[in-house]
Amino acid sequence: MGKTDKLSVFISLVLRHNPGAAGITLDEHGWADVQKLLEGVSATGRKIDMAVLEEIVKNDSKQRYSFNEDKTLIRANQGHSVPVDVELKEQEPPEFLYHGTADRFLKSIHAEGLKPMSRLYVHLSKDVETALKVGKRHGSPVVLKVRSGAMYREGYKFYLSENGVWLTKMVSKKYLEK
Ligand code: HQG
Repeated sequence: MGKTDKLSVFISLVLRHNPGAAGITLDEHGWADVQKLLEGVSATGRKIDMAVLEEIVKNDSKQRYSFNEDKTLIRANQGHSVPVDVELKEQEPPEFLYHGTADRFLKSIHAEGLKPMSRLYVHLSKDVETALKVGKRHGSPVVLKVRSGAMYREGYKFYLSENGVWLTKMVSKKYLEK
């Protein structure tokens, strides 16, 4: 992992899970003050300035972060475990979405469905390839096909994050394709 990648991982930790790690707070919509973030991250001994932060936001492989218009605020687009409302757009999902996981979780998933675990939402991908990558993070990957269209027609809400991740509160096992 390069220097900027490591910094990006730390910023993702701060903006999604533990703002205190950089001595900052997030507002109710998940925004952090850019100046305070830069100062807070610097205070942990990491080298960062506005140019580096802009580079991270622009080049992040999953487009995880957004600035506000005048770049005084920054937030993660999705993936939080802290309870913030990032004003996700509710949207009709495609007929099927995919969830990448590891084979060791299958027994539990087939018993109780997909749960958000430590995050606010279950994360779903629009294609098998992306889901496979997500699954690999946890071990031997398995891709589950989710009947998202049927869920939507039955009243479940879906959200599409700024960076193209589909989110929903939970997926009952009856919507998992065998
Ligand atoms: C599993 C990455 C047992 C679930 C990715 C997953 C994604 C269950 C794990 C984003 C379960 C949670 C999120 C149940 C779900 N029993 N295990 N009932 N229900 N699980 O990391 O979806 O790089 O919180 O299958 O690209 O893997 O961080 O969620 O394996 O978009 O930007 O519990 O994180 O993006 O793991 O990944 P996670 P995820 P970033």
